[in-house]
Amino acid sequence: MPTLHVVLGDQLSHSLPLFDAVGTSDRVLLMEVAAEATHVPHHPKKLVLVFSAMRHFAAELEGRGFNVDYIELDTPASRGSFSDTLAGYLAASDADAIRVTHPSEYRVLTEIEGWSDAFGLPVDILPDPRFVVSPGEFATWAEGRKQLVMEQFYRKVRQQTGLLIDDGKPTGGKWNYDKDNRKPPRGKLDFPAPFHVAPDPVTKTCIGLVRERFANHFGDIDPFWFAVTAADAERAAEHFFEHALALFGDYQDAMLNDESFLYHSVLSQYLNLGLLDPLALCREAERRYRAGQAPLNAVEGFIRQIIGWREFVRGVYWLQMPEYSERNFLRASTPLPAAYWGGETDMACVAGAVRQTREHAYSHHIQRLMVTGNLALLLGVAPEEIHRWYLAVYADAYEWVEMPNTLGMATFADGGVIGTKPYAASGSYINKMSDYCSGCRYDVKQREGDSACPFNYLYWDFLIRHEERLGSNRRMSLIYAQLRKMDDTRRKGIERDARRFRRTLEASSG
Ligand code: FAD
Ligand code: DLZ
Ligand code: SF4
Repeated sequence: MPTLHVVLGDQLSHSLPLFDAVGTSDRVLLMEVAAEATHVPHHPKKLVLVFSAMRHFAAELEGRGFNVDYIELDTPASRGSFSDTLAGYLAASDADAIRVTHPSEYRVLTEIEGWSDAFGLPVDILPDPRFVVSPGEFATWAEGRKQLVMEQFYRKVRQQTGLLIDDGKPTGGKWNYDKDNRKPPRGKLDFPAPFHVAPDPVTKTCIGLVRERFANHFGDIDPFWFAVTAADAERAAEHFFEHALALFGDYQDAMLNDESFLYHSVLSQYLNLGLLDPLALCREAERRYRAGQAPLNAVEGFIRQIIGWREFVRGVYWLQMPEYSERNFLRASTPLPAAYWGGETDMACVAGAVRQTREHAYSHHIQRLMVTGNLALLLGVAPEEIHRWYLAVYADAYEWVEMPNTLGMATFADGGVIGTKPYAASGSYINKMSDYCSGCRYDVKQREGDSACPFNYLYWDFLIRHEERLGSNRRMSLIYAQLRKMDDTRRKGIERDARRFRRTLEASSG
């Protein structure tokens, strides 16, 4: 009774229970398929990362003695989608059952749920234990709560894991040291570049494949330096702990035009593929704190991103899908400006964040949230368009993590599931936390007119347009009180500037 064990491209973890259940006559199948590369136009670096990591993982499985079948993209056996490719494979297979680990995306779950009928075989979907909190546990935690507050969830996970807990209390007396993590990037700072791996022959083949097949996708393929095996991803993590963790906290929110990574870990693309274990990373960070190698604000901040935010957004995704993807609380409908795909813009911060994205398939959290996210929020970009952009351009992007960050945290399309108020900001936040404004044609200090920083009037225009929906939000009462005191001339000036700016965008998108 041979069973076919299907392994998806972000399930590259030897610890998955699926591998414990593989019998000697069973087969393990990995499939490269065009649909996964093109349902959004993924960044070429991401495509190389996924294909090369899948190929290396398959070789490791063979080395462990499994019977592995690997379907490469450029072969007739790869027929477009997972389902079509599987149909072709099964026609020449004696498998009488299929086993697969629960996929990370709702879209793929729906596809897999059709396999049993399509192929007339039982399909066993195993849970994915690579998270601290399962979707069921999250649903239990969420039940009956009026508002899902990440901080409350995070404290529960800290207690559950014992991470940074001393005698049942948070280490150092506080749960959260975020206030210490907002230093602007001033003075002489020495940034360690992330760990680089030279492409091996397998990766070079994948680079050639992606260059040939997906030349029209936004993003630079060279230089390619991502790790593509768990062993190298571990080295990248070690490099981060050794060279960046100590200052990770202080400069977590800082942005620089000529520096993409600062003290960030640049590990999310490995975590999300399954090459790194999130809990092991957190335990190593804690060990470094206890050994006196990194301060508490850095280590707590790093752990909170992983067992707090990362787990929280996954919980929200599985709790709220598929309805979540339809959310558009602010009725946003503006087309995505061409600047997001590298089109001309005079906004130095947007141009800088998009350039780094094109070069590295990476930008750090504050660029995603407070530059590209903030602009999309203030302009009212249609949620589907901005969601597809974030899913396409980052090496770490999978819908389960990208969508709640985009529709919840960045654009408030979910109406307050992830955060209690929109993260809207004027130019002064970006000016405080970055060096973008000094090289910008706009003046961040000016509020009105053609030379004023667009964020300054778009911010107020956003508040004016959404007064009905947001005016009663208690966390926005101070800012709305300020708006209500604003005289008519100033309001009209804001609306005029915002209209003019939108026309400029339309012209440049045209
Ligand atoms: P670090 O700053 O070093 O943080 C450490 C780790 O914490 C990250 O590797 C990541 O695993 C985790 N983390 C931090 N913040 C978050 C968060 N908000 N949600 C989930 N995990 C978090 N992250 C993704 O992994 N995939 C995405 O597709 C993605 N899309 C995003 C879209 C928007 C609009 C925003 C605002 C954020 C998004 N994030 C996403 C979260 C965050 O920006 C990235 O995890 C982070 O920038 C990855 O870089 P890093 O590994 O250097 O992270
Ligand atoms: C991201 C991605 C890409 C580009 N290609 C493949 C592929 O060819 N085969 C595969 O198994 N997985 C790929 N992936 C990752 C999948 O999109 C990911 O596993 C699903 O989104 C899980 O729901
Ligand atoms: Fe961005 Fe405004 Fe600063 Fe220009 S002035 S870089 S648009 S925040």
